[in-house]
Amino acid sequence: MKLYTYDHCPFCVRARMIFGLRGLPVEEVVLANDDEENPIRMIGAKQVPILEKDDGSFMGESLDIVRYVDESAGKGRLKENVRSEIQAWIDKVGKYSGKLIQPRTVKIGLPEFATASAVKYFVDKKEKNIGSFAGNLADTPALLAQINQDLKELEPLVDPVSDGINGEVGMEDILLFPVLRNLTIVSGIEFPKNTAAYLTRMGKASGVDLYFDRAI
Ligand SMILES: N[C@@H](CCC(=O)N[C@@H](CS)C(=O)NCC(=O)O)C(=O)O
Repeated sequence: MKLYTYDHCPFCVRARMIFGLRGLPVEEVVLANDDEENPIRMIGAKQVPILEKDDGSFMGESLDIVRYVDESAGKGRLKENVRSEIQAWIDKVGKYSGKLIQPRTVKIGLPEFATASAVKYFVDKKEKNIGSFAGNLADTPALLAQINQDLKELEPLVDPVSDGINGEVGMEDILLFPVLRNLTIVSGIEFPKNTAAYLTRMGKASGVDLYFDRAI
């Protein structure tokens, strides 16, 4: 199977995770961020992730891809239960995390931003939602205070030893890990002990790299 992604895309991380967690091979193709033609040809929309199945057909929507790949692997199925506190945390942090993450994603040499036109495409699109990247970078101290407080509230919900955040790998990990992984691009975030250990363990188990070494 082939998976079309952007490295920075949290929905793509969901799809990448299930291949790693189930030990299934996949050919990953990172599209240029301004490539509209290929995704539209494949799924009729300018959106990733896109799975190309072995029969040559295409599938969009990250959670459909996760469930399809999980079933194909034939190694049991991910636990579907998502605690309401975890969903609420994801929703709360999702309201502002883009302000920390998006201005940084174009600065660390990711493959989807290899050209100036790909960077411009992203910046123009995202600034319409979150305001100027420069302004958001200038707001880093206030945003850091907010995320560091929210991470303290997440910490008691994180299993201290299991690969899975709730004692067994499941949908909670598919939803939460991509958010935490993308936050590793932000220098100055204080991941509490169990959350930091979870990030490292799940990164290894899923084969998805973290951004700590490039954080800005
Ligand atoms: N509901 C979709 C959402 C996917 C999505 O929003 N992907 C973003 C990247 S993170 C995208 O392709 N946006 C179009 C763009 O960046 O131009 C899913 O879960 O797969």
